[in-house]
Amino acid sequence: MYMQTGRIIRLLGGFYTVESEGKIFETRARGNFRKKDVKPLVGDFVDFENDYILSVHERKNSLIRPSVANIDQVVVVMSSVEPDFNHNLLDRFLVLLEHRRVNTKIYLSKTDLAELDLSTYQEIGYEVFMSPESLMSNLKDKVTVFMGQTGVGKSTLLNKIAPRLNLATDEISLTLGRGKHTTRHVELYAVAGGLIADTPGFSSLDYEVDTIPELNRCFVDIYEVSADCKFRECTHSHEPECAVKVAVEAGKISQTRFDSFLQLSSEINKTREVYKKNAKKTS
Ligand SMILES: Nc1nc2c(ncn2[C@@H]2O[C@H](COP(=O)(O)OP(=O)(O)O)[C@@H](O)[C@H]2O)c(=O)[nH]1
Ligand SMILES: [Mg+2]
Ligand SMILES: [Zn+2]
Repeated sequence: MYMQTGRIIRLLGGFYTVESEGKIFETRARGNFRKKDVKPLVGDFVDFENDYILSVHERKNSLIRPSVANIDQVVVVMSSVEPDFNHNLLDRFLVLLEHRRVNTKIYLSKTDLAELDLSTYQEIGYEVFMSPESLMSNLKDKVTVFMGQTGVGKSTLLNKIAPRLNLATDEISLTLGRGKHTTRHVELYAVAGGLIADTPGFSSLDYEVDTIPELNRCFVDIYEVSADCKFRECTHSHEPECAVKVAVEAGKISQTRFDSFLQLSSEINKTREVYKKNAKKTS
């Protein structure tokens, strides 16, 4: 056999399914991958030979939950009700995805039950979709990952886009048995001319950012204005001549976005305090 190049589209039970020129290969990663800490991920382009992966091509980005590389976009699914729309949760998703440098779109579900105005997010550059049809035409030739809280209607949406997926809906009552079936199964499904991945439910969302300057960068609307703050590393809290605070007062930056920023700032500061204290104890 000669060496081939392809894309990993599934990881299940230690086997990587690789697609290469329309053909499917069941491959394994060699042991030395684990030692070198470059575990191949679904979405990776790889060189393989005799059903063994030899090397992983450089990634443009990756996520941990789900473990997928080379993502073109993430669609964050938020419901207008049941569960109630939560600005702070949406901002946490956006921070994580800006941090990981992934293009992000928002899908608002359950608009038949309640309408909601998300123009704030559109104005700062996030496309907002409210129907399966409009979203569908944006999936072609792209790797799209769907994320969202349990119960927002992700499976329902994906079934509308691709009925053959036939995903179970209303899975909340099944969470106890979840570990058995979804552990380590990550898959990219061919849908609407692109590839999509679903994300299993989560108990809490880790937005991964641990410094205020990086948090500042991940709030795209705040970041844009912060260039005009007097201090280069302004935290937009106590500093004089803060352009962000002026913009919030003038209604140019939304108050809920600024509230999210301040809340995440204080979480990051608390974590750093604890870290410092522990470092002192052990030194
Ligand atoms: N009224 C209404 N209910 C929906 C909609 N989308 C999903 N649901 C309901 O919300 C519940 C959770 O949906 P599901 O797709 O399992 O959410 P998931 O946990 O995000 O996959 C189910 O009872 C669905 O029937 C919608 O657009 N409108
Ligand atoms: Mg689901
Ligand atoms: Zn400032």
